[in-house]
Amino acid sequence: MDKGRVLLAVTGFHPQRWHELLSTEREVVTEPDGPADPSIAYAVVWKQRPNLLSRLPNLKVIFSIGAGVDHIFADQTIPDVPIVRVVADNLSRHMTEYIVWRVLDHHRQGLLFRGQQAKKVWREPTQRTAEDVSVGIMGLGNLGRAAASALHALGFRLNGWSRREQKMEGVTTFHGEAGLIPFLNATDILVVLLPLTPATRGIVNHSLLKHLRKRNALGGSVLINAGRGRLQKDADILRALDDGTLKEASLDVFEVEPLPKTSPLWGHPKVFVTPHAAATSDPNHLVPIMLRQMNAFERGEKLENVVDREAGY
Ligand code: NDP
Ligand code: OXD
Repeated sequence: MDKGRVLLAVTGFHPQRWHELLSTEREVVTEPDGPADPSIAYAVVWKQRPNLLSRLPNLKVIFSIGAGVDHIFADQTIPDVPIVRVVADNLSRHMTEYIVWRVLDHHRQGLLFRGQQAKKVWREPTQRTAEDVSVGIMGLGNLGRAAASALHALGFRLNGWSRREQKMEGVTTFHGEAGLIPFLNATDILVVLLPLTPATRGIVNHSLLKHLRKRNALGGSVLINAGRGRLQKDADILRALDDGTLKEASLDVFEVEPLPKTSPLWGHPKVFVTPHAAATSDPNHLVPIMLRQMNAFERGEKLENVVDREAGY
């Protein structure tokens, strides 16, 4: 098989480094040649323009620049070719760092200490013990498992929720609709690492948050969402914070991104905001994996990390 050309189809950022690295082995274009370009075999995409991929008659594989693929499915016309997503140690490590950082900040009372420092208050609160705090991870996939294992090593109690039954040492697992409420009832800090699919859209809402365990060592429940913004209802999170359903939240993702300047989440005293920056796709680590997969595919080998279209992730 010839070395197929690559279409690099990205919106929202300048993919210069991706272009440079892909070009070390492949001819790369950012626009198809004409209305039905037959020369393109692969598309490397992040939020590609709609109706772009459907115009490529010889497209063989779509590579997502992210672990999530909802940005690809946002275009209803994508052709029926395999979609490969990002699974990489580098990305998992970055996400684990973010989750451990946020869990520890809530556990070690970062909000309280920042407030005390602002007022020059010298007061030592009762120190909590990780063994008394349970972290529940919604989405026990590549990223959820990596975070769970780091938190387990720090002594936290771990729960995990997934679509299908999963097992993991040191983690009490729950799955499916029937497992959701028991999972929430046993959780003090909820970490959301789900993909955005028709089944998960809007799942993090007020009625879900009400099921978290409030009488706990933290003095309330905490939400950390680093999955996708449209998993949550921003207004419900605000309501939950204001009526005591939630004590604090760390949010990396939002229903609308960038988070509008008018959003009350920016200035909310109990909310820690990051700009969808929990785990950024690094071309230096990810392009070699993509090129390796293209070469393997052309030798007739199986692609890895192919998305299940029916499940949507
Ligand atoms: P995986 O596909 O490896 O894992 C997804 C997990 O979610 C699986 O455990 C899966 O269950 C579970 N799940 C999916 N649908 C449902 C459902 N309907 N009910 C219950 N559980 C469900 O994904 P990753 O761990 O690699 O990534 C997770 C998400 O993190 C990405 O989709 C992306 O949206 C987000 N992300 C965010 C980043 C950021 O910077 N903020 C960076 C990277 C990713 P099962 O095990 O049964 O399949
Ligand atoms: C991803 C992301 O899906 O960065 O990888 O959001």
